[in-house]
Amino acid sequence: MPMTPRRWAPLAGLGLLTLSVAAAAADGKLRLFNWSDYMDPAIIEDFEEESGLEVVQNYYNSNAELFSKLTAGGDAQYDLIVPSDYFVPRLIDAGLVRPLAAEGEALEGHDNILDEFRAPSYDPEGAYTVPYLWGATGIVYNTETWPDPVPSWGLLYDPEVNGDYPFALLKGDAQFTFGTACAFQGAGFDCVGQEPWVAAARQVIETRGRDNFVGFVDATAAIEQAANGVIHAGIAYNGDLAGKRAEDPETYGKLGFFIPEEGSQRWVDVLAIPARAPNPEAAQAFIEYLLRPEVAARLANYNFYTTPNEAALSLVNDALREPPVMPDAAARERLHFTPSVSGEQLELLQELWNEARSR
Ligand code: N2P
Repeated sequence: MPMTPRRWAPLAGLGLLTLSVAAAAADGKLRLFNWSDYMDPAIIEDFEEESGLEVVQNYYNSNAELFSKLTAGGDAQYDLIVPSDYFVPRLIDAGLVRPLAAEGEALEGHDNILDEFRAPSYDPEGAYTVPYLWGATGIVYNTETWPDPVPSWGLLYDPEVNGDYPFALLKGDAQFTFGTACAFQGAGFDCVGQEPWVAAARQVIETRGRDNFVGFVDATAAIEQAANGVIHAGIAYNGDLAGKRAEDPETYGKLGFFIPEEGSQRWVDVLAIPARAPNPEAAQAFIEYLLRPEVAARLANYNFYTTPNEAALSLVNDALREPPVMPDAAARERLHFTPSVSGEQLELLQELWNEARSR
């Protein structure tokens, strides 16, 4: 049934709908707050037509940006957000997200999700999130500068490997960046705790002091900067680069990507509903729409990321079955989910990060 205001308004007048549904019906909007370049416009158009809702989109480029917008009142402005796995416990602890469905009710299509994504450690009951797409973070580099680089974090952290060419680190993600420094130092990407993080912060401070360090740059911007020569190496997400290459091989074809041999990040981005979302029913309807196998496949194909939707796997393009989108078995072994940290550990992480960024 299309959720048009016209259809619902008389019911609301009779007091047959709860206030929130009536308000949603009166407004007819779904406010989606998503990473930039992460949604197929054709999916939005088809959903709008089918549901009668209007989708309004706003964008962010890091989990930190999403988190700070939500704490500044955004949890009452947006209906649907797309955080990464390791930010989910932080959002739950801060009271910034709400359960997806009423207790005891399941979302239609949830059965399509692969088993390995059903009871994840970041949301053990699966009450707050549904997985959207998954991918990996690695190094984007200029293949003219380095035709055959050793696939190591040394391309960024070791001045003997790269003493001259401009490079960037990732903006706005303390734990990821410390993880990369830990991996480089032999402590593993999934390091947690005072000792490895202090060493990682030192590594970042030392790196910032080098003449060819350009700055902290968002992953999407890093690909552009690598393409136009501002940097020769930086941090990027695998599917972003695959998508750019497919769209414009001339501009992006000279860029390479690897998952460093010391280990890196695997992530799964998820759909979640902010605590005071104006139209949670609309968010739920869109989540169920995205869970349909053909829609999930379309989303994955458009974005060049792998889908957690088992029923969609037979419908995805070949490019999604090979590197860089689907890392090979050896690279998959080196990928780790980012451990969830909270409380004092999270505070320590933030303090060390502020220190590392500003010293
Ligand atoms: C959007 C890709 C974002 C993925 N272009 C980051 N988890």
